[in-house]
Amino acid sequence: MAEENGNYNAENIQVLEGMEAVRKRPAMYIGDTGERGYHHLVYEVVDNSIDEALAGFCSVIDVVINADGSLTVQDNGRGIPVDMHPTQHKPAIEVVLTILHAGGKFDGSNYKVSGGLHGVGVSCVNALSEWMKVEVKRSGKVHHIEFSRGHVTKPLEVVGECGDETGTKVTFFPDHTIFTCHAFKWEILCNRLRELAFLNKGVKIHFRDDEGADHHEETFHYEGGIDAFTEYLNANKKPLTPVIHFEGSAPGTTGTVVAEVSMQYTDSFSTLEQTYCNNIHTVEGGTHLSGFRAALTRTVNKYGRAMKNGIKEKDAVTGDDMREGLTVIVSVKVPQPQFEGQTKTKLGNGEVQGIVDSIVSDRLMTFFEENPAVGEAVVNKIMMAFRAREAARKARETVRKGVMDGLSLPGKLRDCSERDPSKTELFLVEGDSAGGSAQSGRDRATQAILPLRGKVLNVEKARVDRMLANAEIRTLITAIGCGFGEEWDVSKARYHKIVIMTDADVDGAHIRTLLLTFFYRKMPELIEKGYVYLAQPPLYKVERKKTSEYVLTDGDLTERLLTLGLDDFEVKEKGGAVMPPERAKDFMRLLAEIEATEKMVAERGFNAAALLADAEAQGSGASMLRKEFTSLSGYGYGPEDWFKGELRQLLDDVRAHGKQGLNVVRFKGLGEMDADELFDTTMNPEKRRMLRVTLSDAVAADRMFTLLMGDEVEPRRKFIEENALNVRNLDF
Ligand code: 28G
Repeated sequence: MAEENGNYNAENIQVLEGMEAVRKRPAMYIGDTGERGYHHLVYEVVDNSIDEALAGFCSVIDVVINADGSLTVQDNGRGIPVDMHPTQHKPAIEVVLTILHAGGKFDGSNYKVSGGLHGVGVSCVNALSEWMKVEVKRSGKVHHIEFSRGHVTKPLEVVGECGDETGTKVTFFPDHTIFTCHAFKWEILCNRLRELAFLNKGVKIHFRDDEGADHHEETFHYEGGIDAFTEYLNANKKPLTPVIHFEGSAPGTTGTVVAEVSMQYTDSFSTLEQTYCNNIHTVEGGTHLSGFRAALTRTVNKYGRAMKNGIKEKDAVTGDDMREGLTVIVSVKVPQPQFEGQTKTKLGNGEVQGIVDSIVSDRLMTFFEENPAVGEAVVNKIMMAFRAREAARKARETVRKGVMDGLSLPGKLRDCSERDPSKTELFLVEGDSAGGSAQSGRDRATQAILPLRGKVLNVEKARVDRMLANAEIRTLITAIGCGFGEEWDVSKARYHKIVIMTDADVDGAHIRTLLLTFFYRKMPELIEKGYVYLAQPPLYKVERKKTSEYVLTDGDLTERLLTLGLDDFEVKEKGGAVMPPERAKDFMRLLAEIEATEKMVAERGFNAAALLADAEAQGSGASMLRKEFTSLSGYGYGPEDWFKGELRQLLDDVRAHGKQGLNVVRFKGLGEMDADELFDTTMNPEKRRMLRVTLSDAVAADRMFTLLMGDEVEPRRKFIEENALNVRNLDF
């Protein structure tokens, strides 16, 4: 008895200390306590379900953001065991949820393949949750247990029967005294859950948001696995080959290593390599990536050199040439992964390189031999890349000479006097007249101006050599000072703020997108470092009697005019009753949103009424467009009232009423502002508002650029229809 008590205390102390350790240094366990860490909690829980799926016992995972901000994950696996743990003197489920690293390290044979970046297990999530409730269906009974900040608050009990159903359901509410982020974001979770569904083929992940107003809902389920992932990434690119798939396994030093590769060439000029180890995105690459690259280079070289009219003896084709236009997913499962690198996302296990290399090289060669037409298409693409690179090298010489002698900074650049790049800013200004205003208004010490004339080249569609032949692009490269391509060196940046300042019209938006695409594709490090910004010039000046004010966006102006306009103005429901003021304002806001969406859609060459009809026919509930129009019914109106003009007229009337006594001046372009105005509103570091461009999700951004810039009309139309609101806000 005494000994049992002693053990019991020792075990309790183990729990106590473990949970306290996590709460004291949460960042050590989950990376950080911001947005990443907050979402990481979800990944840890979902990973348990994924493990259960990989073990062959779970096929469906449900994830719900609940109305109260908590989150539920439910799976149809075997259910966490609830019987007494042989040594811990408490139910196994309690052990799993309160003892650190109890996630799956019970026996060596069943290693945990899945696991978040930190692989810390669900007990950490428990420790960092204000509360956690777990329900297990197992052996015909529903079991329930509750915790608060890692400690049991309601011991395990049977709460019902469940026949032969089995599974685990975990609901938790993160401890808001620990996290600085306080809400789950649909987009972030969506991206990760989609990725998990691609990486674990056949698993059905259902995701719903009951918290936000939009009530999104999506199911991710891909029988094609990573091949479906490749197709997803290449949507809207023109494929040059089918999706090619390899998989195999081999013994490694710590157990069996399983590798899967999916690849496809497209006519794009960029490369997309996404690698994973145990479902973790290895952003920094590692041995699986080097194994793949080595195999590709060797095999394509061998095949291309043997081919008639293929790679010539003197051609120094590089690995980069071989990867132009390639999209590849490499996914490996390694028993004891070693993660290295700055962000611990680089796979270090040495033996993985050889394993991936041999799986790819054998089968890729066989594939080319069995599909010579595909082999030829690949070699042709590679030779085009090679020739373009040679041409680009020559073109670059000229550019580099310009950078080297320092004196030949582009003539159009109005440089600043300060030489410390952390203090300087480069404004890329559309058009000469705006350039003139910017030049005379600027702070000469720290602000440089580069006026850009005409359209910047669309780098999505142009080869490197053509790009470098373009005067605007060359000027840009020289002014920024980091060089280009192989000579790129971000530490040579001459400014740490590069500000895109374009007109607030369609042309301006186009130039901005082209510049962003250029930076994103060709100088991504500038964006990673946070050097790229978008200026936010005002759209309007509102004058009233003797005062004047700048207004930044259409939305801001509408809001202002509606407030003024609804003062002594009656808006009626469709039935005729007068709306109370707050309701009238909400209604007007909705109409203004519909107007903005319609305009955005039209600017991209589509018709809102037609898109809406399509969305209704397909029943696509996620459509923004559809949602906005459906909301009209809350006021007794329908889409036809908008399209026939009645509601549009109403909106115009209210705005016109609001405009009485005001003088609203719209700045059609930056050039319409004088130097002082431009400086005051847009350039003055004390007063201006600027948006920093981030790479919050490189995959999403890449897809977005391809979609919006690509040639394929149908996917673009679908994307715009589905993402009307996002696109409108992003203003691409
Ligand atoms: C819904 C949210 C997260 C889980 C299971 C299933 C088992 C399990 C989980 O075992 C470790 C291994 C065997 C005792 C395993 C059930 C074997 C037999 C499981 C989850 C300790 C824990 N029956 N499903 N853990 N066992 N789902 N989803 O957490 O020896 S965790």
